[in-house]
Amino acid sequence: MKRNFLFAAAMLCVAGFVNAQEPDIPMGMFGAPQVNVNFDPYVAAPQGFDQERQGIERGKVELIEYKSESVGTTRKCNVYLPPKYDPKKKYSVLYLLHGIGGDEWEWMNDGGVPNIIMDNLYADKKVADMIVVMPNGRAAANDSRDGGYGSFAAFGVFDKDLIGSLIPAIESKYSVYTDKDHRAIAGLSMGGGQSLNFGLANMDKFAYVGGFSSAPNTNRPQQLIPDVEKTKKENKLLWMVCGGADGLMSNSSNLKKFCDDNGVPCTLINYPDEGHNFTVWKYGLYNFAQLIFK
Ligand code: FER
Repeated sequence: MKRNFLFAAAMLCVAGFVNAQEPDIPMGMFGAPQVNVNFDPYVAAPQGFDQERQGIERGKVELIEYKSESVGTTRKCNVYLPPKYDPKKKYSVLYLLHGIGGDEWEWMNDGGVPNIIMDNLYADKKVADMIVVMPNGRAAANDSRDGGYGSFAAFGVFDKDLIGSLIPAIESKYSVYTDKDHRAIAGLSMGGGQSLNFGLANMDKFAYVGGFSSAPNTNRPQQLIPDVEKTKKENKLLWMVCGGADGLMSNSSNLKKFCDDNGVPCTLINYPDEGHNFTVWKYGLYNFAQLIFK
């Protein structure tokens, strides 16, 4: 409910903003025209992919703290460790980001069930060994979810905290690979925009990038991909999903069109008739997790 209210309020703000600044680009708001793109086929996730299954091994989620140099505070972050996490092995890392009304608990507590989705994928041997890091993407001293749209700027500078402090903290605490080929970034809505912005701007850090229902904080395609050849060479996966009834589709479809026009491999799935919600984001995690580190 609260999300819907915040969401509608932001639509109104950004509609005005985008209108004034970039009248030629289709807007990410309700009822706005969408560019024509070739969506990739939607294949439904199997029944039960997001349900707790009996008789399988479970991972665990732990809340950690790390010192953030860019923010100047100690920050919190949830980490999913797969079943039988073994420090003698090495794991890849998926950074999984939340939306504007969320924090490091949103995926866990607002219906994302990332631990259940990952446990099921592990049980079925459908994913590479990885841990999933769920930080607070609002890089400000007050990073509480009540910040709402006032914290737009804080989402924009999370890359400093992520790259400067969080990644090193994760790499010193857990037994993980430290190269780009074993690091992925994906997120929902504001976190989708952050993932596209930060992931594509830092291809030496992240080879796999996912945006689920990416929000208007998403940079324009030309900013995201200023050098087509470099992106083609360095990015290993650019994967998006958005609900067909989500007014924010154009943030994803503009990028998909640009990629198609320029020969950059890119996936965009239109989740039929779905809005801006965890049905789409769970589907996003389920699919993205299977495609990375392989
Ligand atoms: C907007 C619509 C949605 C916006 C942000 C969002 C700042 C983010 C939604 C979410 O993260 O769930 O106009 O502008």
